[in-house]
Amino acid sequence: MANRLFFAVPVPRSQQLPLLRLQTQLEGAGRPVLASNFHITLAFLGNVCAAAQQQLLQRWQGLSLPPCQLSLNQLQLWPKAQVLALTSNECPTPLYQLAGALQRDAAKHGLHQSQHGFRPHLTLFRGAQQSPLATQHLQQPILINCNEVQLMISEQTPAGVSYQPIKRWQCYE
Ligand code: 2AM
Repeated sequence: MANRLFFAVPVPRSQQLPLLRLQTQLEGAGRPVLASNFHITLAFLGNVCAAAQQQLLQRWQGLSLPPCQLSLNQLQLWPKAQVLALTSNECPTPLYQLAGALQRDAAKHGLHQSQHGFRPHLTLFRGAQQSPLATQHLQQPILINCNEVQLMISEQTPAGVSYQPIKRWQCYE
Protein backbone atom coordinates (compact mmCIF):
# COMPACT_ATOMS: atom_id res chain seq x y z
CA MET A 1 0.00 0.00 0.00
CA ALA A 2 1.25 3.48 -0.83
CA ASN A 3 0.62 6.75 1.00
CA ARG A 4 0.47 10.20 -0.57
CA LEU A 5 3.13 12.07 1.40
CA PHE A 6 4.53 15.57 1.74
CA PHE A 7 6.80 17.49 4.07
CA ALA A 8 5.27 20.65 5.49
CA VAL A 9 5.44 23.29 8.17
CA PRO A 10 2.05 23.31 9.91
CA VAL A 11 0.34 26.55 10.96
CA PRO A 12 -0.52 26.26 14.64
CA ARG A 13 -3.96 27.32 15.84
CA SER A 14 -2.53 30.43 17.51
CA GLN A 15 -1.46 31.75 14.08
CA GLN A 16 -4.57 30.94 12.09
CA LEU A 17 -6.73 33.98 12.83
CA PRO A 18 -5.24 36.47 10.30
CA LEU A 19 -5.47 33.78 7.62
CA LEU A 20 -9.12 33.13 8.46
CA ARG A 21 -9.82 36.89 8.32
CA LEU A 22 -8.21 37.08 4.90
CA GLN A 23 -10.27 34.12 3.69
CA THR A 24 -13.39 35.98 4.83
CA GLN A 25 -12.32 39.09 2.87
CA LEU A 26 -11.77 36.91 -0.18
CA GLU A 27 -15.05 35.01 0.15
CA GLY A 28 -16.19 33.51 -3.15
CA ALA A 29 -12.68 33.08 -4.51
CA GLY A 30 -13.01 29.28 -4.45
CA ARG A 31 -13.21 26.49 -1.86
CA PRO A 32 -11.59 27.75 1.34
CA VAL A 33 -8.92 25.49 2.84
CA LEU A 34 -9.89 24.49 6.39
CA ALA A 35 -7.82 26.19 9.08
CA SER A 36 -6.80 22.79 10.44
CA ASN A 37 -5.28 22.07 7.00
CA PHE A 38 -3.23 25.31 6.73
CA HIS A 39 0.40 24.46 5.97
CA ILE A 40 3.47 25.46 4.02
CA THR A 41 4.47 22.58 1.72
CA LEU A 42 8.25 22.08 1.68
CA ALA A 43 8.31 19.06 -0.64
CA PHE A 44 5.57 17.00 -2.23
CA LEU A 45 6.56 13.33 -2.55
CA GLY A 46 3.59 11.73 -4.32
CA ASN A 47 2.58 8.13 -3.63
CA VAL A 48 5.21 6.36 -1.55
CA CYS A 49 5.16 2.62 -0.80
CA ALA A 50 5.81 1.30 2.72
CA ALA A 51 9.45 0.32 2.03
CA ALA A 52 10.29 3.69 0.46
CA GLN A 53 8.56 5.44 3.36
CA GLN A 54 10.74 3.59 5.85
CA GLN A 55 13.91 4.48 3.90
CA LEU A 56 12.77 8.10 3.69
CA LEU A 57 12.30 8.25 7.46
CA GLN A 58 15.74 6.75 7.99
CA ARG A 59 17.41 9.25 5.66
CA TRP A 60 15.69 12.19 7.39
CA GLN A 61 15.99 10.95 10.97
CA GLY A 62 18.28 13.91 11.74
CA LEU A 63 16.21 16.54 9.91
CA SER A 64 16.71 19.90 11.56
CA LEU A 65 15.51 23.44 11.05
CA PRO A 66 16.19 26.39 13.35
CA PRO A 67 13.02 28.29 14.33
CA CYS A 68 12.39 30.94 11.70
CA GLN A 69 9.65 33.27 10.50
CA LEU A 70 8.10 33.45 7.08
CA SER A 71 6.49 36.72 6.04
CA LEU A 72 3.63 36.15 3.58
CA ASN A 73 2.84 39.36 1.75
CA GLN A 74 1.52 38.60 -1.73
CA LEU A 75 -1.66 37.02 -3.02
CA GLN A 76 -1.15 34.95 -6.13
CA LEU A 77 -3.58 33.13 -8.34
CA TRP A 78 -2.03 30.07 -9.98
CA PRO A 79 -4.53 29.43 -12.76
CA LYS A 80 -3.24 26.01 -13.82
CA ALA A 81 -3.53 24.61 -10.30
CA GLN A 82 -6.61 26.79 -9.62
CA VAL A 83 -5.06 27.83 -6.35
CA LEU A 84 -5.22 31.20 -4.62
CA ALA A 85 -2.18 31.31 -2.38
CA LEU A 86 -0.37 33.67 -0.08
CA THR A 87 3.24 33.85 -1.07
CA SER A 88 6.42 35.54 -0.07
CA ASN A 89 9.18 37.27 -1.98
CA GLU A 90 11.65 36.55 0.79
CA CYS A 91 12.30 33.25 2.48
CA PRO A 92 14.49 32.47 5.51
CA THR A 93 17.63 30.79 4.16
CA PRO A 94 17.40 27.63 6.36
CA LEU A 95 13.81 27.02 5.23
CA TYR A 96 14.76 27.51 1.58
CA GLN A 97 17.74 25.17 1.93
CA LEU A 98 15.75 22.46 3.72
CA ALA A 99 12.95 22.53 1.13
CA GLY A 100 15.51 22.31 -1.70
CA ALA A 101 17.28 19.39 -0.02
CA LEU A 102 13.98 17.53 0.54
CA GLN A 103 12.94 18.07 -3.08
CA ARG A 104 16.32 16.94 -4.44
CA ASP A 105 16.26 13.88 -2.16
CA ALA A 106 12.78 12.95 -3.43
CA ALA A 107 13.87 13.22 -7.07
CA LYS A 108 17.07 11.27 -6.44
CA HIS A 109 15.14 8.40 -4.83
CA GLY A 110 12.52 8.07 -7.54
CA LEU A 111 9.78 9.98 -5.73
CA HIS A 112 8.06 13.11 -7.06
CA GLN A 113 10.25 15.41 -9.11
CA SER A 114 9.39 19.07 -8.55
CA GLN A 115 8.77 21.17 -11.63
CA HIS A 116 9.91 24.41 -9.98
CA GLY A 117 12.21 25.19 -7.11
CA PHE A 118 10.68 25.88 -3.69
CA ARG A 119 8.02 28.60 -3.80
CA PRO A 120 7.04 29.32 -0.20
CA HIS A 121 3.27 29.66 -0.13
CA LEU A 122 0.16 28.90 1.84
CA THR A 123 -2.90 27.81 -0.12
CA LEU A 124 -6.02 29.70 0.97
CA PHE A 125 -8.48 28.55 -1.72
CA ARG A 126 -8.72 25.68 -4.18
CA GLY A 127 -10.85 25.69 -7.32
CA ALA A 128 -10.00 29.40 -7.64
CA GLN A 129 -10.45 31.08 -11.02
CA GLN A 130 -9.84 34.67 -10.07
CA SER A 131 -8.67 36.80 -7.19
CA PRO A 132 -11.36 39.09 -5.80
CA LEU A 133 -8.81 41.60 -4.51
CA ALA A 134 -7.49 44.17 -6.98
CA THR A 135 -4.19 44.52 -5.18
CA GLN A 136 -1.90 41.52 -4.87
CA HIS A 137 0.26 43.07 -2.20
CA LEU A 138 -0.88 42.86 1.44
CA GLN A 139 -0.39 46.09 3.38
CA GLN A 140 0.30 44.05 6.48
CA PRO A 141 2.23 40.83 5.90
CA ILE A 142 1.05 37.70 7.72
CA LEU A 143 3.85 36.17 9.75
CA ILE A 144 4.16 32.41 10.18
CA ASN A 145 6.47 31.09 12.87
CA CYS A 146 8.07 27.88 11.66
CA ASN A 147 8.37 25.78 14.80
CA GLU A 148 7.93 22.30 13.45
CA VAL A 149 8.33 20.23 10.28
CA GLN A 150 5.97 17.33 9.67
CA LEU A 151 5.88 14.41 7.27
CA MET A 152 2.21 14.26 6.39
CA ILE A 153 -0.13 11.74 4.81
CA SER A 154 -2.80 13.23 2.60
CA GLU A 155 -6.00 11.16 2.52
CA GLN A 156 -9.27 11.67 0.72
CA THR A 157 -12.21 11.11 3.06
CA PRO A 158 -15.93 11.60 2.43
CA ALA A 159 -15.61 14.83 4.44
CA GLY A 160 -12.80 16.11 2.22
CA VAL A 161 -9.04 15.92 2.30
CA SER A 162 -7.40 15.12 5.61
CA TYR A 163 -3.74 15.60 6.52
CA GLN A 164 -2.22 13.46 9.29
CA PRO A 165 1.35 13.82 10.53
CA ILE A 166 3.30 10.57 10.64
CA LYS A 167 6.49 12.17 11.97
CA ARG A 168 7.24 15.55 13.54
CA TRP A 169 10.56 17.36 14.01
CA GLN A 170 10.61 20.27 16.45
CA CYS A 171 12.73 23.29 15.48
CA TYR A 172 15.56 24.02 17.90
CA GLU A 173 18.19 26.78 17.98
P1 2AM B 1 -0.12 23.23 -1.67
O1 2AM B 1 -1.42 23.18 -0.99
O2 2AM B 1 1.01 23.63 -0.79
O3 2AM B 1 -0.15 24.05 -2.93
C1 2AM B 1 -0.74 17.61 -0.22
O4 2AM B 1 -1.38 17.17 -1.36
C2 2AM B 1 -0.04 18.93 -0.48
O5 2AM B 1 0.98 18.73 -1.44
C3 2AM B 1 -0.98 19.96 -1.04
O6 2AM B 1 -1.23 20.85 -0.04
C4 2AM B 1 -0.28 20.58 -2.23
O7 2AM B 1 0.28 21.78 -2.08
C5 2AM B 1 0.93 19.72 -2.43
N1 2AM B 1 0.86 19.10 -3.75
C6 2AM B 1 -0.09 18.30 -4.21
N2 2AM B 1 0.18 17.91 -5.47
C7 2AM B 1 1.34 18.48 -5.81
C8 2AM B 1 2.15 18.46 -6.97
N3 2AM B 1 1.83 17.75 -8.05
N4 2AM B 1 3.27 19.19 -6.96
C9 2AM B 1 3.62 19.90 -5.89
N5 2AM B 1 2.90 19.97 -4.75
C10 2AM B 1 1.78 19.26 -4.72
